[in-house]
Amino acid sequence: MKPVCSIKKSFKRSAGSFKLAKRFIPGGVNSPVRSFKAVGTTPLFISRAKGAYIHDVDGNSFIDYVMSWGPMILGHADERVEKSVVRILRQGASFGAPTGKETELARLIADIYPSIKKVRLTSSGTEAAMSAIRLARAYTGREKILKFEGCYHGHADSLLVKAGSGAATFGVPSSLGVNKTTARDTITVPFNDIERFEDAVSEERGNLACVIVEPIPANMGVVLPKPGFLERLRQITKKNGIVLIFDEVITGFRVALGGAQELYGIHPDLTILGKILGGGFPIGAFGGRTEIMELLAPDGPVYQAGTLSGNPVAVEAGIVTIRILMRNKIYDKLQHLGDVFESGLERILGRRPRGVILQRCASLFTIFFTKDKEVLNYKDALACDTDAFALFFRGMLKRGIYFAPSQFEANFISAKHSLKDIEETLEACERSLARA
Ligand code: KE4
Repeated sequence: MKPVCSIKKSFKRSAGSFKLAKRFIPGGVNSPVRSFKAVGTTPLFISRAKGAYIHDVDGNSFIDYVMSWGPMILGHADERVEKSVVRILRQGASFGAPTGKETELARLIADIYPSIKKVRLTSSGTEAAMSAIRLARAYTGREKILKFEGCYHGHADSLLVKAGSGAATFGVPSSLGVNKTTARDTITVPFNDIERFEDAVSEERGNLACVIVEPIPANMGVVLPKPGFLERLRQITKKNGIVLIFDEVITGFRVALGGAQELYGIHPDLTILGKILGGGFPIGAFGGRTEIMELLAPDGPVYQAGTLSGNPVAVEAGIVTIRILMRNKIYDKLQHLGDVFESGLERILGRRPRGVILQRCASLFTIFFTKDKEVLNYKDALACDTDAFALFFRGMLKRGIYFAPSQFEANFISAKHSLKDIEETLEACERSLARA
């Protein structure tokens, strides 16, 4: 059923579900950002989703731009993925033994990402990121790593230092429970600041194992790299024997089939993938240069493992999803929908006092309640008016639009969103912005 904007909605059942959940689950959720704490309200409990629409336990319907935080690029409950997954499921859900399908997915990844010669599958992006870092340390024999403030690479200890996403949302840039010694081995510099990056590299000369970066950060909201920034990262890391890791968990298969590295024509040494790769099922992957990847056990000395790594169901969902993405002109459609949204929003914003901007790459976008300036880094993002964003978010929810519940997250357009959905979303934006 299509959502109908501006009908007064009741959220009573979600509120009751949340109350019960909190008795048994910390914060009532299995991942912090879902709690809606950052937007001053309580979360929707979802009953089902189809295409671009999501439906909560109170019977409300919404146009969904969270899309499970990115994986559902084809839209929710895609029949082609569903049919294939059911067939695979009937042959057994998990064996803990190699299957030919894992090789098929690995080969697909290598065909689409020329920088990836070998790849290992995991069950989450976090696992993939922490494994890639262990590999980089083993390959270089160095201990320190460098990340960019506001970028998020999952919740492994060494990466929860000025992390984005949930940590930024709760204004806790580095998590309790992370040892000082661990944090000490993680250097952070502002994204888009090549001078600070060069200084950090020269200060740490010979100690830096890797630089890990979201090539288009989406965990402080969507931030675009300044022209030449990524290219300079590649040059400087290559010159200093530092492993460059592109975290494409969000951008992979999203901003282009071959991710940001296709858009910018840059070959990192290692790449992390996830989300779309599993078509909505638990997955992560890390891959890259043969000489680095071959250090992994069982042939090499770097241990890494996972009970459900390469799970047949997730692998099948990923293969079907990627083959559809390769076949259809989905990226043209996503680009067009994003263009229509952007030009519509620009018209709306032009009619009101400045202070709200859109930052976008293809079908990935964030509306920033900024002090009128481009958001180039974490400091700029933190300066945004999160109260105004929260008011806007609640206004959109009331009007049937489900945006990411945090100023420091991205929104995702799927292949199932229609021009009508975009128009309804713009209409809701205009009304909600009038009140924010
Ligand atoms: P997972 O461990 O959540 O599969 O992936 C971690 C990860 C790694 N790298 C990037 C660039 C990511 O965005 C993520 C996870 N993204 C968040 C949303 N920004 C997942 C949502 C959540 O944490 O609930």
